Amino acid sequence: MADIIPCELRLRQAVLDGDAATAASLAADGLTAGLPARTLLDDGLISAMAEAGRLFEAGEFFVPELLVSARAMKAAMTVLEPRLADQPRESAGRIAIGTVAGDLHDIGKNLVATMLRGAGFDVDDLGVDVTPARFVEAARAGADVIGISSLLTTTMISMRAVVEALEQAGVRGRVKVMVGGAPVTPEYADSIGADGFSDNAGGAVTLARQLVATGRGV
Ligand code: B1M
Repeated sequence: MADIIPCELRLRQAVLDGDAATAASLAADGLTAGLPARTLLDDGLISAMAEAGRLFEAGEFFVPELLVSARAMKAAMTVLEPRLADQPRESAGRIAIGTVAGDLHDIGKNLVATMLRGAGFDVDDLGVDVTPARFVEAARAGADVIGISSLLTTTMISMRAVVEALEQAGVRGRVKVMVGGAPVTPEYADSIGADGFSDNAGGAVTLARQLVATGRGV
């Protein structure tokens, strides 16, 4: 019976059930069966997290359920990651990416980092709860692009603090800033003086390429 349900849908259910071991093994089974890693990611993992968010809003999921779903998604991501990020030959640019101060959500940020690596960027993952000073340090260390992620409306405002800190440190002119995360809009990105916005990981790669090209005067 289980076999007639497509693998990506069983994977989605395993993430919603918070069953990390099954999620990881279904991700491996899917790849072995020839399913593209992107299908397992989009229709399995991302779809599951969107549903987890809906259930949370509806009061049917609480923080513990979100946590076990996030852990199951990460277990499956570990299996898919090598297929999403093939080894690049030449660096497409240097990107430092992190989740803003006060915000611990990292699934989307990690996905963006994986896709950027897959597209040939050198990625410095600063982690979560990243202070403006830490972003400035990364800019000084030679990043072409600073990537800022935020999932909470309450922490989104810290993105502006990062842009201001880059300005105050005198490094804003030599880095591009891209922002993203569920509550972020193109209008908000404009209003804080960011150079670009994307609402998904594939778009983030296209945007990063454009920003690096512009920064290099291409
Ligand atoms: Co939280 N949480 N959470 N949570 N959580 C949300 C964000 C929420 C929308 C849920 C809801 O109410 N429906 C809500 C925010 C509401 C708001 O701000 N208006 C919320 C809340 C309230 C909270 C807490 C406050 C709950 C509490 O404690 N009472 C708390 C805050 C903790 C903190 O950060 N200080 C909290 C905690 C958690 C967990 C720890 C349990 C867990 C996070 C685990 C982890 O990340 N390691 C969690 C989760 C899992 C979620 C939801 C369900 C899923 C987020 C996710 O991983 N999505 C989320 C609901 C939702 O978003 N539907 C929710 C999948 C991921 C692939 O998508 O992150 O959007 P996303 O990333 C996308 C794009 O946005 C984009 O590309 C990615 C890939 O396509 N993108 C970028 C992201 N960053 C980018 C950067 C870029 C470009 C594109 O350039 C740099």
